[in-house]
Amino acid sequence: MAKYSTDIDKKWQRIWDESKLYRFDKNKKGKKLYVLEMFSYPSGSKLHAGHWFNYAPVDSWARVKRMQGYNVFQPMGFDAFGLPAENFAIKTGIHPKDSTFKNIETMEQQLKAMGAMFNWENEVITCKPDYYKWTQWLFLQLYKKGLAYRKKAPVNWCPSCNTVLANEQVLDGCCERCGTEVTKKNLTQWFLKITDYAEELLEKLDGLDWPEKTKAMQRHWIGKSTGAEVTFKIVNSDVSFNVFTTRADTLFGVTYVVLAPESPLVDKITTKEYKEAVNAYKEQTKKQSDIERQSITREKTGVFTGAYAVNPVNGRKVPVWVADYVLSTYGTGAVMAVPAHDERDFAFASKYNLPIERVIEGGESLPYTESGTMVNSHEFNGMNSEEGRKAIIEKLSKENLGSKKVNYRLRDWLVSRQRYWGAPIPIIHCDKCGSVPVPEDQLPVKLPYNVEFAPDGKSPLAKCDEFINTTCPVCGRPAKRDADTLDTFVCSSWYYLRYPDSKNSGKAFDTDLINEMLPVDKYVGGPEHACMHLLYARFITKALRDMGYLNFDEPFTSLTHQGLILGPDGQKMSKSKGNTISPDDYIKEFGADVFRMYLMFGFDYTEGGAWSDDGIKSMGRFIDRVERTLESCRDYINTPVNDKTTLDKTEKELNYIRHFTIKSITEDADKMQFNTCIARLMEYTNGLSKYINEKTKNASFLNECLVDFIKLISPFAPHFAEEQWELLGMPFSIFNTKWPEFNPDALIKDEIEIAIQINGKVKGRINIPSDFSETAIKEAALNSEDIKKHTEGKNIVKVIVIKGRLVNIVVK
Ligand code: ANZ
Ligand code: ZN
Repeated sequence: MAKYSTDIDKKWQRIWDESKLYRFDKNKKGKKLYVLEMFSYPSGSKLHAGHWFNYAPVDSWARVKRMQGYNVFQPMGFDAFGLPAENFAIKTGIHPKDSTFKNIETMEQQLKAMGAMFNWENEVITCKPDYYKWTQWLFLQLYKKGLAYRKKAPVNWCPSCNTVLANEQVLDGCCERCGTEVTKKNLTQWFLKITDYAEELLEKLDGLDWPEKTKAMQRHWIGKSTGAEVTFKIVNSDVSFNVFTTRADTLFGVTYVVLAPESPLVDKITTKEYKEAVNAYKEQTKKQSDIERQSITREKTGVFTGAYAVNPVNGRKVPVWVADYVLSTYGTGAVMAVPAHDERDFAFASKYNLPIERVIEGGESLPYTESGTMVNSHEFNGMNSEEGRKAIIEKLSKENLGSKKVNYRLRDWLVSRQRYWGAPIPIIHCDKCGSVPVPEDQLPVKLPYNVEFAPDGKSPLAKCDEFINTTCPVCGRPAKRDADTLDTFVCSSWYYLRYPDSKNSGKAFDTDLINEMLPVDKYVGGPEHACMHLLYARFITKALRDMGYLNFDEPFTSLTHQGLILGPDGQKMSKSKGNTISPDDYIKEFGADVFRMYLMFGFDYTEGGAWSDDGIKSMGRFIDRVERTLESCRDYINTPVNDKTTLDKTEKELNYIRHFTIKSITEDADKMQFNTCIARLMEYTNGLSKYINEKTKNASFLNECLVDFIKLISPFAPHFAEEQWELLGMPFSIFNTKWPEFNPDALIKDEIEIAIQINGKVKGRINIPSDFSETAIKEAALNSEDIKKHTEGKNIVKVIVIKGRLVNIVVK
């Protein structure tokens, strides 16, 4: 008999492929289950153990579901545009297209070696024209809806990647890709209006079966803040401006106001004698990053403008300052300062000797930043902060000097990139007609191959004459194509909509089909996408819904983040650190199933951990042992010697293990607790090998046990199980059979063993019927021979029964 090896893997992969076993049949009746794993970047390195950890266990999960009657759709593809591929190309000199397709080929082979139920016929590769045509189409729909627009704005610039970045791609002030500190540049860029959906993106989080931490991160990123806008007029001028405040109750405590240095108002109101100082200050702040500017500990700086503004509640004149702790990009870019009740204002006022006036009673020391009772606030005195906020906003509204206002931290999504390897933006710039969308029947706007793509800060496509020069679709005069490409997150914001209809050449997708197939029922991928991909995809789904292309609100009903498999050194696996673990050699030596089982047994699925292959040999030995055990079982079944017809004590024991295993694996696999599933399989194997050594056996019962065992191991070791299934003489394929269900009766043990203690020390054990009452247990314990020895002639003070476990007898 062939021992389990990669040959078995290959045999079954071929048969599965030829029989189209996993092909998704959309006409098949049954519960559809769309299982999606985040697709990979085909960048320099091959798939490592971490990728396997994302994909293989989810495949096991999906296999259980398939056997439970779900019609599983589990597609796979590649997020093939973007910086990783381009940077790899720059390093090696190989064109990004050539390297990408070569990498895809390698990765496809690696993925196929996993033996997952991927629906390869639905593969999506985002850098192919038949996909990015529709990414461009999506952009045009957003443009037509007013959800894509171009504006000049200070944007994040990564000097190392030589491109702008979205806010979401700036982590702690650094580029998400390369870690370089991000600077600001004033550039004309394309944005998608995700802010139109801020409220819905926030609200609908509650209904999602997602990790709480990820939902919290999105809530924080959206950053809803409820407050008011209050109007201040400049003295002796018709200029006025609004501030955004969450503490309208502190309005009487305003002793100065502050404008962000970038505010266009600054030049308008600054008086002559202060011009020079203000201009110098503006220059100085240009060098500061937003992170530095928001730091609470950094020393506050600022300058007086010479102008005064009027506090709308009490007519008091307060000086107008410029300070960089106020950001131009939040609220109105202007702040009313209340030093008595705000940390930053307090520090600033202390430094520049501005008045500090308490208007909220509550704590002793200043600044007091909590809510409290209003004082020094005229008719509002005595109100608590909450009432006061409402009352003041009401008063201001009546006088047209303020109103309630909700602000979000979320900014529009910057999607244009000054890089080569991406989907060209389907817009033509004409001197006469402005920005003109490329007519849809002219899509895709193809990315040219011969381009000098080494980044120098300008869009590489701008230097490609045959690409950039075109004619205006409206007036027919010479015009230029947009030279930027789309952020890869645009490509991945809708790929889950393309998968089920990946071959559609007439549309991005068929609405009816997609409404049936989505939302995705289970999405699995890394937590690093919490505020990028996962937010963008939610936005795009909502936008397409509002255009009538979809009828559902959320793309991913249920989300799981797999843990990270770290290198053996405990660091994140990366090629540059030289700590990546390639699955390939392990697969060759042990077979895919041993590697899969090892990943699932050795690591907690949502925790991950540092790689170690200590246990992989013993997993190999375990599979060997299973193989030998199943073989002896089969031998017996085929030539039964002393067959029984009833289930006696030993059969009942094995039957208990069998049903307990079914119950546990069904429950644990559903929760993606794979390590306990494997542990149960080990116990079941022990049960089988113990039983096979019994003198008398029941062949038909053993056969049932074997059928269930092979089914139970099949999601975790699919090739191995398919082979065992065949050896048992069962028809192809085990994955078309029904998942076993446990029998609750089998889980009631007739007899249980309990320990008996005397004064806390175990002195004996007895077997009792599991439904014995407390009194009966006491009696049995006291009458046991072991115990009688110890209690004879002694005074029994107390007998404590802990049901199902032990009896403690206290003697004197
Ligand atoms: C007066 C005040 C008094 C404030 C007080 C706070 C405490 P969140 O919760 O993040 O929305 N603020 C408004 N716009 C700002 C900007 N562009 N740059 C820096 N700070 C700005 O914070 C809102 C509060 O942050 C606002 O409420 C404002 O200060 C400040 F005792 O107004 B507050
Ligand atoms: Zn034109």
